[in-house]
Amino acid sequence: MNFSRLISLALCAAAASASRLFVSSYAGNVTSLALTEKDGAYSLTPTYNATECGTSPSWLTLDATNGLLFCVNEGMATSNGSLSSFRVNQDGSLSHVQNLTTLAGPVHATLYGNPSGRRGIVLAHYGSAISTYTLKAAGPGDAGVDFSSSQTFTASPGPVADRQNAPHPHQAILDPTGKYMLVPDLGTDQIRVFSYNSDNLALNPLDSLVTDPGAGPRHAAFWTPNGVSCENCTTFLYVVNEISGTVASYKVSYRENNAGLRFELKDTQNALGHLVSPQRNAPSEISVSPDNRFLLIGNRNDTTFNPPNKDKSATIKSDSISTFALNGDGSLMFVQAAPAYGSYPRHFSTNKAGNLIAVGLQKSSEVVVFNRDVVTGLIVKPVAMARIEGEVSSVVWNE
Ligand SMILES: *[C@@H]1O[C@H](CO)[C@@H](O)[C@H](O)[C@H]1NC(C)=O
Ligand SMILES: *[C@@H]1O[C@H](CO)[C@@H](O)[C@H](O)[C@H]1NC(C)=O
Ligand SMILES: *[C@@H]1O[C@H](CO)[C@@H](O)[C@H](O)[C@H]1NC(C)=O
Ligand SMILES: *[C@@H]1O[C@H](CO)[C@@H](O)[C@H](O)[C@H]1NC(C)=O
Ligand SMILES: *[C@@H]1O[C@H](CO)[C@@H](O)[C@H](O)[C@H]1NC(C)=O
Ligand SMILES: *[C@H]1O[C@@H](CO)[C@H](O)[C@@H](O)[C@@H]1NC(C)=O
Repeated sequence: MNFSRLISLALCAAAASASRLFVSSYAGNVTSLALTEKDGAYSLTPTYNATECGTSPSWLTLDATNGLLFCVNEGMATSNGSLSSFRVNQDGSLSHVQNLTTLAGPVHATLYGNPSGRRGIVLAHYGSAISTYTLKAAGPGDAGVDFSSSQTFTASPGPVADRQNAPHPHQAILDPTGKYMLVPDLGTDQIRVFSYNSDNLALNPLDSLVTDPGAGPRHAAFWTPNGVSCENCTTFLYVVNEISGTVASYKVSYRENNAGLRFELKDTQNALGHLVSPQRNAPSEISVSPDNRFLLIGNRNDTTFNPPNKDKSATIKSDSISTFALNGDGSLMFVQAAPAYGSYPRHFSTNKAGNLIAVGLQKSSEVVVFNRDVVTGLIVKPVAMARIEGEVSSVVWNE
């Protein structure tokens, strides 16, 4: 192949590209959207709705490698939640496989597994529990799951009575070595730490990370500055606190003999950096950018910005997305708060290249895709948006 042919192929790839998003909404649908780009102009089009995840889908977990999508239904109007699994088809449609009734109020789910290929999924239940399920197949085969175990928490609640009346597990994340599961508990100001049984994948509680009283930890993200994961590798944990509106950095070290983790507080900052939010901020999601250099946080209720609406006829009250640069000692340097172009960015996801970020706006019933400068880490401007019926709860890329 000659050089000019290579260039024309590259131009061709740049001129038209497509990827997909899956979006969950509390109105009851999981929507598949196609994002296409041609000569720098993007469009975002809903192509399929799945209705099987029940009335209040709260979270989507994509297993892109095996073409499976898991959805938890918070079951707001009922005393139980549910877990649904789907096979992802080439055209972005979803084939429903199974529903299982779960404990009340699942709000997050994470895949994990053991070295021999046994796989499972952990659910965090806002209604004071975690539960685990094993997957029927290690690979793309059977998308079914079986119930494995559950634990209900009763620890004494935190000081903010209206939000901390009981334990409220909000997420489950694996540490970079894949050995421990961490569960931020908004109701009791701790990040619960578990190891897991390599046979049935049930979780065993270890010592927790205790946050400031009234912090309300919601979600967390790990960072390995050198991009390598091992027990002796430098590792940090960033926790976004929904009630105090802060982000806390911890240095993580591994205890000997699989005895758990130690945490050393390195930095605590306002989730909006040095900006003063007009209203009380209730930050939501936190993640490290794909280039491993920046931390992104969704700010809700802050109403820091007034960007123009779609036809530029008026301005809208907008919450924001914060970007911090990650320093080698674990501390954070505020870089930017960018308008989210709407209200309550409950969840966001960056694409693999890190040049696009999709934001799910819970109260605006919209998904907005922004372009992002991978060198500076700055979110630049909205490039596409789609209206989604109801309150948007999560948005994931399927590339
Ligand atoms: C999905 O549902 C919405 C209503 O919320 C509807 O406007 C849209 O046409 C549906 N999309 C498809 C592809 O069926
Ligand atoms: C449904 O909820 C009830 C009440 O919380 C609980 O006892 C039961 O175990 C739940 N069912 C399942 C299948 O988790
Ligand atoms: C980590 O380092 C310690 C000494 O600093 C060593 O004893 C231990 O074997 C190392 N652990 C691993 C998993 O490499
Ligand atoms: C939003 O901000 C207002 C004004 O500060 C406050 O009264 C309200 O409690 C905040 N909502 C949340 C969910 O934090
Ligand atoms: C959900 O999707 C179905 C099928 O496309 C559609 O008929 C319905 O209007 C959608 N409901 C909402 C609330 O978006
Ligand atoms: C899961 O099963 C499908 C049909 O197989 C139903 O349509 C859904 O309503 C059901 N979902 C829940 C949460 O029960």
